[in-house]
Amino acid sequence: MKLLNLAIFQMTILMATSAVAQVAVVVDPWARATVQGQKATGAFMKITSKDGAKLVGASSPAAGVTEIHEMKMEKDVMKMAAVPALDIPAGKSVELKPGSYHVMLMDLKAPLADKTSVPVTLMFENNKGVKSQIELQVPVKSMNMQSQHKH
Ligand SMILES: [Cu+2]
Repeated sequence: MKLLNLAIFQMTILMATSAVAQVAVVVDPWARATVQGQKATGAFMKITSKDGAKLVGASSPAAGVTEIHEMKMEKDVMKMAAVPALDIPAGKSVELKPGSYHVMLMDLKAPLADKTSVPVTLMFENNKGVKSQIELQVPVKSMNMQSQHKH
């Protein structure tokens, strides 16, 4: 009887873990390296969700303020604004990339050096309104124009 209880207990843990893992999957995260005196930068990644979810917030111990931003052209001017939530449609991949959606790290406590990593926590809400978090160690990369134009 004791053994059976233990088996059920282990099964419950396993189910709880997989429920959290399913809210969304984050791949290829990276953050842009900063130079001395630069107070803000962006973090980018691809997010998928099997059942659909919303990215409702982000935080990082490296930044005073962390927001989800959208960048778009408005009368030939690139504008950036905070969005309250980013929809991750079921089965689709949403890409956070330069010039588009990004996680904005502001009021940086120290410069983000190339080849280090920065902890970022993403807050998600699933399609039933249940909140959960995904913790990431985001690799920091310096990306200049030259490396982007390499063929
Ligand atoms: Cu931004």
